[in-house]
Amino acid sequence: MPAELSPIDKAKFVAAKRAVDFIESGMKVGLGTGSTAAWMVRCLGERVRQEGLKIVGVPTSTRTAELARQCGIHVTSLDEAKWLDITIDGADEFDQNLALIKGGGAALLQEKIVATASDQMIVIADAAKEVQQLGAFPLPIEIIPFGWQTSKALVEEMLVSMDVLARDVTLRMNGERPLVTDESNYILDLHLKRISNPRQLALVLNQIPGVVENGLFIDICDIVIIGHGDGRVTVR
Ligand code: ABF
Repeated sequence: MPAELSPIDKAKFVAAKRAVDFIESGMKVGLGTGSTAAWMVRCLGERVRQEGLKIVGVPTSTRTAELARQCGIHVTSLDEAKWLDITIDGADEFDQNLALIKGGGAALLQEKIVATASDQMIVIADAAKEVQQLGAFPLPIEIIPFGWQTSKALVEEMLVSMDVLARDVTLRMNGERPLVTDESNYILDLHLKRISNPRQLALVLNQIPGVVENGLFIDICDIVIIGHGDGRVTVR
């Protein structure tokens, strides 16, 4: 373990390192995005270098692809790999049903496709990501730029018709301009405070014209590995 990690980074590191134990030679591995997933990529690269682990990695963002190559991991595309043995990725929130909110890193579209194209999805997270009910973290959704204000208004209209506590919707910015995802789309963040029915909300959101995907991951995560600031790891 790198020296002098803050408790939060230690939690992320130990979760990431434990997840890499699940990887065996010959596997095709989905590589997540975010700071916890970055620790996983580094630990995986360490195993490739030290043990000669033979794997291929399918990244979920350009930044993960760059990091994986720097760490000596053979990177390929999902089209090339077709189906994956395992995906390891972070999350912004997870509940007791292993439902997730993801997308804080604006990579939710590739993350959801890659995780769904895997036999198993493992989430790695610090303990603060665990919640009783999803929603305190603003729910990201990916929309196409064409008519984004109409899409935003349709999302707001839909939220009015649902029993959500709050319904503030914001366009994610990168400085003065809208943030643009790897697929050249925009992100709306839905500040809902609490989501009483994530499954229903996920279905309704994707019916709205202009919405490409949402950050609710339902029935996708199989295992969550929780890192704690004192170095303990919980596998659930
Ligand atoms: C990524 O991991 C995103 O979906 C999510 O926002 C992020 C969590 O970031 P971090 O690991 O830096 O807390 O997969």
